[in-house]
Amino acid sequence: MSQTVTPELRAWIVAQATAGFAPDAVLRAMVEAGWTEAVALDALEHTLSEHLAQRAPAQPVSQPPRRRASAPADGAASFAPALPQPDLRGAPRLLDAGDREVAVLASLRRPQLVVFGNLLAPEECEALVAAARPRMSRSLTVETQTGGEALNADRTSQGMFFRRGETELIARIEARIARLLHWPVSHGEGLQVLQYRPGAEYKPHYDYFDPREPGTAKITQRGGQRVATLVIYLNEPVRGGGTTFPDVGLEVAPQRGNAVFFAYDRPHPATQTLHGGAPVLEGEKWVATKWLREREFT
Ligand code: PD2
Ligand code: ZN
Repeated sequence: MSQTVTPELRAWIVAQATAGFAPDAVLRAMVEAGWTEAVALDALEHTLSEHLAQRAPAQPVSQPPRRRASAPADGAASFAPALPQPDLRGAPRLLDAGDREVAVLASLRRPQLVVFGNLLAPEECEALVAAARPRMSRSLTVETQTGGEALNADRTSQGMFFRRGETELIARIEARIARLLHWPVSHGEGLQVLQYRPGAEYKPHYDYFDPREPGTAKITQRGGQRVATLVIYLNEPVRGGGTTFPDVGLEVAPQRGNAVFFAYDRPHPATQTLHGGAPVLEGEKWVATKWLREREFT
């Protein structure tokens, strides 16, 4: 079913906001009335930002709790997005990441996602695997119930974390990512390396911390929420091991040196950033994941 945002719906949204209803309550009402959440969210955002632009600044209207996802329209030097993202204005095929040109292989608006080519050189991938290999142990996931870490049956990979800036190689890669995504090195978690053996997988999940879980307040004291993920492929399994996005039926093939980036402007399924690591069917899979936080991560 196609859903059209009519002038009547826009007027209703503005009336709700003016009456002081929180955007989340308006969104809930729309979903209960049969609107697809993503369509409702888009309608809400566009209607309210249009409406705000027409109002005097002294008259506040509540806005959806989202970060500004698009960049200002002026020159490249002033590109300072409110979320990590590459500068895709002008549809470039290659992006300047400081010490390397990175290819834009594919992009999607929702989820906000970009597939990069040539982010790491083959030698950098090999060096990362070699440095990580002796330090691998069964992957833990952050436990939002308690704020601690625990073994998770949905994640059968092995993993380790590098400290930020731990070696020259790590610092170089972090600086490149910061330049590519216009997000400071200080706002990133340490690079995590994962190894999947045949049969290993990472079942679909969100990378943000669920605000409804009791441990989330503690976890987000350091750097706030996660706002984006970059999964870098360090090798190529023979079969299987793609990164899947079930909400949109997308699977990104693991190709050494390439990466998939996705951002989430709020910790909510409407971002459509549900994703997983499909089971490795033959061979091994190695990836490095960089999670970006909204503030400095200390
Ligand atoms: O290895 C992957 O493809 C993958 C899939 C889902 C990695 C992550 N999530 C992650 O590191 O968060
Ligand atoms: Zn993930």
